[in-house]
Amino acid sequence: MRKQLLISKINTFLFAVILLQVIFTIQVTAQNSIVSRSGFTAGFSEASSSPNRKVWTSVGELFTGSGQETNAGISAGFFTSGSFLSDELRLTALLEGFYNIQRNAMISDSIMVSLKSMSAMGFSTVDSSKGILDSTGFGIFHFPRANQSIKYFLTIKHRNSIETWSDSIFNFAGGKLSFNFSDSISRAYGGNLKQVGSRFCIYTGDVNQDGFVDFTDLTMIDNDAYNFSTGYLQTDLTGDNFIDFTDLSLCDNNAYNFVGVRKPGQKFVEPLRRLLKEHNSIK
Ligand SMILES: [Ca+2]
Ligand SMILES: [Ca+2]
Repeated sequence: MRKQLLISKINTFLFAVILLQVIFTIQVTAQNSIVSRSGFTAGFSEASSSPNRKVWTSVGELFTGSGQETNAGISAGFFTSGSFLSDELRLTALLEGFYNIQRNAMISDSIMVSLKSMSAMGFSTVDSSKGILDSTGFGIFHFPRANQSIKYFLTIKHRNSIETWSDSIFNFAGGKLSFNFSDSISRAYGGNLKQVGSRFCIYTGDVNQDGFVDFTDLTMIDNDAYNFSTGYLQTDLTGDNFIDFTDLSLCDNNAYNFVGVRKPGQKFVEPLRRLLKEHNSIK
């Protein structure tokens, strides 16, 4: 009887231990999911360190609060508390081909927005954020690496659109910035927007993403149209998942007009390219 009681107590103890382990694992998992230091090492300062524990202090815009990194040998540790302060861009941009003038709406698609800073060496990408533009062309993008006191150019990249730069440099005052590429041609650097009705769209047609709309892009669309290709493809300029004459026509029009990237420091690239094309066609 006493032996059975002892076994029962041992089982209860073991059950409690297992339960505690489960709870601990869940808590650790939940804590880890709060903030990961991985990829955000710049700007963190180490307050103290021991073989299995590191304490990190707050680092202004990137991170607030403090946390500890376990497993000292692992470079990508986890914070147990705190949160990132991420600057927020509220962006409106319309994609030519995806935009329907009758409905004044566009087919939603993902884009990449980057922040470019200037230096004596040229431009560098400070941070990039991938997100979705909805049917109104609106999307929210976050930049944990942005510095609120520095002004950046904004650039948009999309699977088959011309990379488009903002007309000027901007900063995230109070962590927020709103920008609208669609209400004026002057929003884009060099006025590099296509007017559609009363709105302005990001030029389409750069299928191979080399910064120009030209014969190479046309050939890629032509091949997919010839093969009746369907689906989420680079060559689908209208976003309807079909590759056909409409896509070809949009690309042809922009290739004819020598549409290409316009960005600071490239003033003479377009005229030079145009001259080269004319020269080659005469030969
Ligand atoms: Ca191209
Ligand atoms: Ca299409």
